[in-house]
Amino acid sequence: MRLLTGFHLATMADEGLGIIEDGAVAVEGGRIAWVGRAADAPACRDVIRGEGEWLLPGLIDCHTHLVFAGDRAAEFEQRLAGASYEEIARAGGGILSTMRATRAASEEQLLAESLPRLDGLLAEGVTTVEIKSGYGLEEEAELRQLRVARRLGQLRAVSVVTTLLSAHALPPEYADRRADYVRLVAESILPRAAAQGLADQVDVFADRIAFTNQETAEIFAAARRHGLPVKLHADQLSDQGGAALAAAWGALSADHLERAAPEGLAAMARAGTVAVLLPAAAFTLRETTLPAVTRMRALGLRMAVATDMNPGSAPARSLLLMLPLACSLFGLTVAEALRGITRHAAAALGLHDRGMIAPGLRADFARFRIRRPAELCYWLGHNPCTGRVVAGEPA
Ligand code: DI6
Ligand code: FE
Repeated sequence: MRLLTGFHLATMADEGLGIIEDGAVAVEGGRIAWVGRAADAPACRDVIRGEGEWLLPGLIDCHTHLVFAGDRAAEFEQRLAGASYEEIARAGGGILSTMRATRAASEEQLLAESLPRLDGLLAEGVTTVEIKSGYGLEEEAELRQLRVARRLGQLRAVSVVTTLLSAHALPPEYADRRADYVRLVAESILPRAAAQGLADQVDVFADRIAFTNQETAEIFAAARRHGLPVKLHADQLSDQGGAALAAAWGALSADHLERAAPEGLAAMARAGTVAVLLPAAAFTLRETTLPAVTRMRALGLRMAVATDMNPGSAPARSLLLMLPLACSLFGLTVAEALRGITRHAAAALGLHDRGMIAPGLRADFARFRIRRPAELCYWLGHNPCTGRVVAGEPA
């Protein structure tokens, strides 16, 4: 047994932050064995001694597109000059421009471009990250993206959850054969990804520039046949009834939700679908329509917060920066924002073994040199993380 002591704890294990000042955690076999006040800790010879830092559950970025090639800084400049995200996408830029770069990249190139992005998250205390495909948009390139995601998880001390998002945009080869592409995803790409153990879950971008609810249902049905949980990019650019659709399929999460209808949010609450809020996308696209956080709170929806790290709508390479954005832009409280990147992010991934500091859960932690947890939501662009512990081991 190993003891972590000399920390204040924000366990997330109650309705707030679950604070235990002068706390300690005992770990054994990669799991948490005991949590409490340092004065009551069991005797251990193996001790990790903090310097009065705060210990949080390892952070979880539950929505990223971090495996891709190239960048779209030039499109960013076009948007600053007045072009909209949708106009650029309809003109063949946007996701399709990253598709071209990603298809052209070898597996090694993709890995080399993605690793520094992962390392940036780890330096902030992230111990679990979700990574989507969706820039290959053809069988081999989609599987290559997922293999790179898996390899990232082998190269670093981090849990990687992979998501098949082949229904992210319609590839140009299928421009006048939409149904054929949806069938390719449902009947070939998804089954192969599942058979090779490359996809833990399935996502669809449901939007007027992406896929319809009918097409989404076809892909979700295939996911169900292969035993994979689903989630949805829902109601970001337009209200498509995405929140209700996600709820009807028992989705783990519905993500974005800027334009989600009240009935859809209520359906999510009944279904237990987590609302994943992505403030970097709203910030970058200069959205004035924001997710209905007050309503979500009143409905008792669990709200997670993530980077949406992608080269277009959310070039966000910091999960910590999402905290002040979630608070100041979306109106979350400090406790909501911090639960959003721990406990509720775990729920958005269907992971029941992490996200809190509680007995029986994985011993994944992040250490921060701060005076109080609110500092994490307050500083912009500051990283006070002093280390991570992954499955009980300093990482
Ligand atoms: N919504 C998003 O925020 C990203 N994908 C999606 O469906 C954007 C992806 C990109 O612009 O490359
Ligand atoms: Fe996204």
